Amino acid sequence: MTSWWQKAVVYQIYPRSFQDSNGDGIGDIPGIISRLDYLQLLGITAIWLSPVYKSPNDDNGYDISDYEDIMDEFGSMADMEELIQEANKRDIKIVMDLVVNHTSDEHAWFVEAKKGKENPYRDYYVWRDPVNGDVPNDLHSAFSGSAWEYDEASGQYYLHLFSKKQPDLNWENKKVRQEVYDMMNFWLEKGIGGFRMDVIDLIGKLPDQSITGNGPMLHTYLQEMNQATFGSQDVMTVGETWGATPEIAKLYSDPIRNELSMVFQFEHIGLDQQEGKDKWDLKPLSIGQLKQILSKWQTSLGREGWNSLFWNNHDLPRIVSRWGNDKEYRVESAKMFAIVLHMMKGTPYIYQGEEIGMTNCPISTIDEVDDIESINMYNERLDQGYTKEAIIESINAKGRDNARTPMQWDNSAHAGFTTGTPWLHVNPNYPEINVKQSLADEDSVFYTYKKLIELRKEHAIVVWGEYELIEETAEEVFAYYREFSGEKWLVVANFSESNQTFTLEEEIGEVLVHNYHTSLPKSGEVLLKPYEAFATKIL
Ligand code: TEU
Ligand code: CA
Repeated sequence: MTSWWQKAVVYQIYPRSFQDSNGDGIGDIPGIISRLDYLQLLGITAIWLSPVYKSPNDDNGYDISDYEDIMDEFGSMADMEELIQEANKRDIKIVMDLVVNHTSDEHAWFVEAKKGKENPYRDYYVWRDPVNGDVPNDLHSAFSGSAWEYDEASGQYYLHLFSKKQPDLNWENKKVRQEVYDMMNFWLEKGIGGFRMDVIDLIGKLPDQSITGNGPMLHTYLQEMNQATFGSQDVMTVGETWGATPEIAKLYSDPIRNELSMVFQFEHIGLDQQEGKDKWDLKPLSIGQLKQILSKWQTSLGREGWNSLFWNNHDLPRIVSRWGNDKEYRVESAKMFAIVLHMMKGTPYIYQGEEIGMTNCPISTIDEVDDIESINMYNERLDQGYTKEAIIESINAKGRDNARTPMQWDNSAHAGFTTGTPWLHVNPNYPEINVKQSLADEDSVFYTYKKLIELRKEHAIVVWGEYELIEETAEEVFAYYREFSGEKWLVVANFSESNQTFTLEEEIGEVLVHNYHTSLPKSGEVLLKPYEAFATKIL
């Protein structure tokens, strides 16, 4: 049984930074509606919309104060309903971001819960007494410091695995689960195409045992959620599961388990991070490890799960700057990443601006930074004795603002993102890197993405073909086969900025996509230029 989301290409929109329509410097839903024709031209078939619900924006919408109303800056519920309709008219589904591991501390439930231990909403959250006059245990927040915040009024601590303004919901409380399911059905009834589930691996946490991800009740809750909401509908669900291995991924996405469609796994994302340290502690990428990990995921799930494919999202630095070359080989390396990923098996995700080769946006002082994660880390590491230079270097490499600078539409002021003052600086390279320029240049990164999406729509081998890594290559060369009912394709990529060689063992046929204009030999040795990549049929 096949599903639409196995053939889909998903585009992630971070609404705050996509398109402002009313000049307040903040992206909004009418702005997104005005850009649907552009997305239809690209060929994507679903939009993952980062949160648009009411929020005080401590974590830019991932701290929700009302799940069934729209953030004032983004527009109205009528705007949201129009977006769903206008997208559906273009055969584009809207996949909402479901953030239910925690709420905002300004959510009505938490406002009630803070009123006292007897309040009926108290147990919607995780409260614990002090231990020896201090925090209950050494659980840490992802945004630095303890995961426990003291509440003077009641003399108890509440749990927050993210910011202090993001108290964790108590999923052991059946009332909490029912509230979440009711809210999900509210959105499903509006005709959305599914949910991306924020840190969904954390909802089974057992804080007293310091268990956060993959707790013992996690899959019980997900099967209960499936039954109570989307299970009977043809929608897509993708879980954000940072610690997933292929075996764990099967627990989420094996169709017979009636949980989710697929998960985001992050094993490849941690490859430039020092062992056992934080993402800020940098080390060079091993291309050999990258090839092995991506290939493991391509071959491990079989029929017991489904891959999501991504390099970028709103939490990650932009791949062309991170592992490519965003200076003299920006276009070639951006296309190389696209070809390697989009010719693989699974559902590809494109993060806004990735399709035009947008780059990281380096800063020099902390007051240029918006992201709470970076700011909290900066303060924590200053206290720990790190130099400002070292911390800024880490933020420039891995800070989340790199992905959140406004979408670059054209070379007018603020890249056409706003007629006002943008909430976050626009990347100064927008005059050269923008949608208008990309659409006018048939050799732009945009048209490579458009071509790859067309190939997926036109050739079953891209969606269903078996994957086989070619092992005997130079470390920097990533080459693999796809095979499907007698058809065989070859994908070759030079992941480096030096020349490499590759031997075509079999005669090649039609070249389907190539990031250089040189012709390829029919067989034998190929000299690969920096970041050269192609996909070709095998005769
Ligand atoms: O991210 C989960 C998460 O752990 C990330 O914050 C990640 O650890 C970090 O940013 C490293 O890149 C999800 C959302 O995607 C993120 O935007 C939210 O801040 C977070 O959950 C809390 O909702
Ligand atoms: Ca606006």
